[in-house]
Amino acid sequence: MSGVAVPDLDVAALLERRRAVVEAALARLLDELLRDAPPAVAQPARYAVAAGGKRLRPILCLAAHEAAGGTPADGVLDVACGIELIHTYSLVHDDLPCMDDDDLRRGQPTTHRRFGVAAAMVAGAALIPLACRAVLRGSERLGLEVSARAVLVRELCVAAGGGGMVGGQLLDLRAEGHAVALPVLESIHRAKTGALLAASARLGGLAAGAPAGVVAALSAYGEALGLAFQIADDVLDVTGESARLGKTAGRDVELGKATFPALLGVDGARRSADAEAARAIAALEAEGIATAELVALARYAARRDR
Ligand code: GRG
Repeated sequence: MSGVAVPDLDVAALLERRRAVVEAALARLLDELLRDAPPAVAQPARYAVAAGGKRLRPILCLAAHEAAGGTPADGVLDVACGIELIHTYSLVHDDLPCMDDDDLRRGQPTTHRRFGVAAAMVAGAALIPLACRAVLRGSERLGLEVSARAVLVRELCVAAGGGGMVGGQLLDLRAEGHAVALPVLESIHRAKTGALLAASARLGGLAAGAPAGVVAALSAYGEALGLAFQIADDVLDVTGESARLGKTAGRDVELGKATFPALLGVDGARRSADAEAARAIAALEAEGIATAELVALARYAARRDR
């Protein structure tokens, strides 16, 4: 896939090790930031966050931070957790009856199935300002200049907003039941899934105070990885099992969604995901930051099994 000369990593062990660190940081952060929220908000919010998941976005942020020369610190963990909080809100809202109307997420009943629709909507919404507070707190703890702190929060908001994740979600919903050409499908997913994954890598670089060239390379890496990740998601919806995925397999077909396997076939979609992963790695190589971990994460995004 790429001629990059970095050692192969045991990606499962790597993800597990990073995941444990992220989960502990999330628990600490929620204890602190949810202190002022009533139980009716805090309980479903905690439920959604604690349900688990791969924690790929914060892991990417931490790996990008190190690749950009940053030293592991609590501040960057806060930033990474902030991204995961936005991701978690998006999953809670995505599962609502007015959107994908799903029963299972991260191997558990969806938040609205467990707490009701109103509580899930409110808890999801409460996670958005919490995420901004986490990123701001992290950038303060990192000792970044005030203007640099604002840049981190803005980057997260832009990626999660109308030109990114939220806009992509709406386009995805509107495309249900319609024939969609490949370039359109790619642009929907570059926004819906890719923007937050790219921001994860980018925020890692910004948290390390990296120069513009490095941040741009991390962005390009994250964008290509994001597309690889979404293609793999579509493939898993066809080939995976609900128990392993922790969400309902086959839902895309039920909802009449356009998908990469539907347009390219399963093998064609896998090849396309591999090509995106190679593109992601090439972006890093051009800037001399193709660390073993970032390379392994790109390959994992394309060929994951859950
Ligand atoms: C108001 C229109 C509007 C939208 C609200 C709901 C929403 C915002 C956005 C949804 C975007 C979305 C659900 C993107 C996620 C795509 C995706 C592949 C999710 C699965 O991510 P994983 O596999 O999940 O990383 P885990 O559980 O491992 O964290």
